[in-house]
Amino acid sequence: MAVTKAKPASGKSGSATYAAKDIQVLEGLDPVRKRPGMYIGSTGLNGLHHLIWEVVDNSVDEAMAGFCTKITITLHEDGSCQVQDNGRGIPVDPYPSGPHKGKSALEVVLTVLHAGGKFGGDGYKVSGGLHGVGVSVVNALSKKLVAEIDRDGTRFKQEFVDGGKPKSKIQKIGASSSKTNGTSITFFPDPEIFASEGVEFVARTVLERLQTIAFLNRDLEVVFEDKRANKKDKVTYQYKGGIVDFVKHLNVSRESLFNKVAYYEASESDQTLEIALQWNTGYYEGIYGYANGISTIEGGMHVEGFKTALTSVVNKYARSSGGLKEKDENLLGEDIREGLTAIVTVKLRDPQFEGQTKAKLGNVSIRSFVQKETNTKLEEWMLENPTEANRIIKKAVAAAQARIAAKNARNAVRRKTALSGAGMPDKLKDCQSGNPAESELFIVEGDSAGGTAVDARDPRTQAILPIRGKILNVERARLDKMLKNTEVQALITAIGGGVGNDEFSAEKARYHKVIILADADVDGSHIRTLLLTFFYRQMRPMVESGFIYIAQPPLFSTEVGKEKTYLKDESAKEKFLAANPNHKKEFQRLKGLGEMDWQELRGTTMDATTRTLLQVNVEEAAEAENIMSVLMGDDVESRKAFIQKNARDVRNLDF
Ligand code: 0RA
Repeated sequence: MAVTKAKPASGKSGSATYAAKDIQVLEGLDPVRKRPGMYIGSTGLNGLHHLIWEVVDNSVDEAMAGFCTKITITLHEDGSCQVQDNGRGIPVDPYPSGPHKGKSALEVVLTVLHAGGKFGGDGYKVSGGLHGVGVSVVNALSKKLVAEIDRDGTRFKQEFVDGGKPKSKIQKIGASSSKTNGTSITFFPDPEIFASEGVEFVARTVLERLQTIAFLNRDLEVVFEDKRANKKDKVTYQYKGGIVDFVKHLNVSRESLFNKVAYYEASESDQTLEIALQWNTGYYEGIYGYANGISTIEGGMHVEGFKTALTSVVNKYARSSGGLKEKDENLLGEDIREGLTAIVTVKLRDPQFEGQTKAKLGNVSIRSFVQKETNTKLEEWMLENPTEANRIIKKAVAAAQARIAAKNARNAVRRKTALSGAGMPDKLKDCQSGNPAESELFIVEGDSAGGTAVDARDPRTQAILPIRGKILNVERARLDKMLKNTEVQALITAIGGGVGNDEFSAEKARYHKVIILADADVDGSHIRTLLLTFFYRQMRPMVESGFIYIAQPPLFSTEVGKEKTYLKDESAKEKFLAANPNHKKEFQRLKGLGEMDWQELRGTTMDATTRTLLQVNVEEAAEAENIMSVLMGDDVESRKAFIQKNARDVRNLDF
């Protein structure tokens, strides 16, 4: 997520006649290099990829304005990333006056902070570099950047080095190779800026984002090409159905309630909306909001407006069709949204991003717009599709009945807890501290490993809860069934923040670190995924607050003299061998936690001063949802394919 959002230009300006007053911020690129985090969020891998998003967004803007049909992203063997589009080409003509007199517009776009938005004329109504910061930031954080522009049969080129310094003026380098106009930006991220996690792009991260871009921009052709050694790959995304295809994709591994996908769009003055929805036979809701192409994981006004109208439209239809009788209570929103997959994408001027991760849309005007349009257009859709509409009603009525059953089951759990004294499960070995900020709960697979962990822990701050066998598959089980499972009950009671979408509160959680400790084998990976699913579904604020972790027991051990040495993974093993070229002893592959004694478990996995933990985060909620359902759902074929494809990554499956 972007941290800084540039405001689109307020005034209008012609294509290259800027007066000094039009240029709000005349700054070189030094501030960007001094505080990169302010502009791209971080200098880790997220920040590194942000550079790509920034450049791609400019091309997407050009596509949204109707001038570009294809964007190609290439990861080159030399470590650079190239983004090409067939838009109009960034303007190259020189400024006739003003502080940039004589410089090409291209040079200004690439060397002046915040200059990007100044190009927003009427064609750029709802866009404007919405990741916010403009390509000059990318230039500032690159050791080299090459811009090549094709305009009207001529190819122009300009190179920048050392964080955005022009190597020379813009050059005409001949006729353009193709008849079309377009822009190509090739940049080499500066390794000094991205020193902590390096400058190697992750293909999967790029692919996921590009696919979303292709879904959100109907018919736009998005090509990804990986030309790096050992990584050759070429993928094209292009969706004629746009977000209708997106919904189908999200539901692909589930059983849909009906084949049709409801779709409507609307626009008024400066804002537009596009909504697609379909139900599956599962029990969870997935509403994915986007504002100007940015994923709003925390929701916001567009999603609120949609939910409010959805509840009202479905209740109205249920009453008039007889699905709900006069004596029946209204269906709740959550009943209706059970099994719903929806994409709500809006475009608007000056989006306000709020919330903890700046991923919540705050513009109030968009709420009434989405609500009003959904009220009329979704009602129309239901009236035109009575078979589907009646299925929706039937499912929502069943969900309401299950909700009431779940409430009764929850109350039963509470009564039981109240009766058994202090209320904590027998299996929990709690820690002494009552301060959640320093308390850790280890969920340990198996009673025997649980015993070892009890010996290994720091009893002041570390609590242990052994979990036996495989807990219930929560994707398939409904809340009421799940709550009858003793392992799940123990987990809920131990954490202490309640359970379920509406009830759970992370503020009440008794631990700010809940650490899953499972074997590095297939069963361990299964239980880890089940637990992650459970937290994702039933205690999502724990995930969002960053309270969920995965312990990393070592994969290998070997002997050095008389001492045993543990190595976290394959790459640690390689590093070890590089450092100890004469090491001849075998490496044992550790199968289970049970193979370690408590001292070893403490030293390698639990001791806060020596261990490594993986923090679980929900970056791409939509994709996470999908992986979950592939792994957990009923579609065995998709699951097999996924596991085979990702077999090497399963150990670190932090969705
Ligand atoms: C401002 C004006 C015009 C094109 C662009 C910006 C533009 C920027 C980028 C960045 C990446 N690809 C791009 N493609 C176009 C249009 C100028 C004109 O021809 O009137």
